[in-house]
Amino acid sequence: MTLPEGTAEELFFDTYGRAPEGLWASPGRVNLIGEHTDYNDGFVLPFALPERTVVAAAHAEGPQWTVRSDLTAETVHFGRDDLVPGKIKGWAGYVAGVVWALVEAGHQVPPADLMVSSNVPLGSGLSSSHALECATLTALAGLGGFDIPGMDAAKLVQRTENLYVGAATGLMDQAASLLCTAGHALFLDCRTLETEQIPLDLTGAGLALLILNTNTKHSHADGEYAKRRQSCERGAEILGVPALRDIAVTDLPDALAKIDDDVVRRRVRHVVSENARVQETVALLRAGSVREAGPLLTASHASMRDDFEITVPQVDTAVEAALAAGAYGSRMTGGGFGGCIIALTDVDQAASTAEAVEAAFAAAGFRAPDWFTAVPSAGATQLRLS
Ligand code: GAF
Repeated sequence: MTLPEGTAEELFFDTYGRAPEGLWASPGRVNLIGEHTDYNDGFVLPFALPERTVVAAAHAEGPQWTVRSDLTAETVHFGRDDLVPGKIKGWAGYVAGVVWALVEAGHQVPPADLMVSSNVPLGSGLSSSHALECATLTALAGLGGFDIPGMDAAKLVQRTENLYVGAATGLMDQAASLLCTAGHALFLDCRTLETEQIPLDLTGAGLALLILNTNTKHSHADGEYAKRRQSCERGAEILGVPALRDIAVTDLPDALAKIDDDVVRRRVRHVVSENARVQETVALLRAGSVREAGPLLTASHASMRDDFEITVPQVDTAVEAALAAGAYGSRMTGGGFGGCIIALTDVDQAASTAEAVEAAFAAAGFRAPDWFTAVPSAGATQLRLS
């Protein structure tokens, strides 16, 4: 199988008639636990995948940027006049949005020719859009010769998403894509922006983390993600706190008793309990007790299904089938409304667990899922040219 770096380099040459000056890669991520907690100033625990997006880039003559992707036959040109939120739509909007955010932050972004190639599954809750944005940002910073510290880069990518693309997402995905290190999960406090690399040696523990793509597409730019965020903000307002992060899980019963609206009450219960689950998971991983984190993953799924209401039948079926096949824990991962589930299994049980989910999907008449096992990998990096 050709890796995206090979494809990006080759297609760059075919498209622009010269070699790129560099290749920059940024990975997709899987979130182990901590869903919809980031924009509530809470805790998350993602790790980077080996699956990544590569941008091959070189300075361009003209006053503009040109971008092409191996997935489309489309070449998109944009100039300074297009650096207006929402102006460039579709996949190229993520690229234009990064240029916009960099220029707005005062960086001298060089005009460039760009070629994108990726093996991150698209629209599956594994952060393909952030992988593209982070790869674009690191490529343009590399070409331009300016250095942006990791968390500042993550915040610029968040501005791209929130203001140029128009998706009200939090900080988790770009932080994961930029800051993760191989063999670790990233424990991120989304209020203080403190990070801790938590060792995650799945193989050493005799375990596998199965990622199973239900092949039901999800999107953040639609209304449901934004509605969840609004309900959380309403909950914080009712409770008189800056963000739901400020409610301790021990105070949850008292807090819930103050909320009349049943929907807001359940959204608050998810976020507050999920923050506690992230912290418990981190404590278990620090102690080397990976398997013991399984029930927390499963509890997270139940909370997303019943209280946050972001799962869909395919995702619930996949989790139930994985657990019935003996997984230690299983949950949907990512923004929700489709996408992937994860299941923690013994290393030699990953394939049979996936087969059990495939059988459950066939019985339910769902489209067949895809699956692979996750390897905690490095964040964004510059690659050598071949
Ligand atoms: C998406 C968003 F981009 C993240 O910021 C996060 O909110 C996640 O959904 C849910 O945990 O991936």
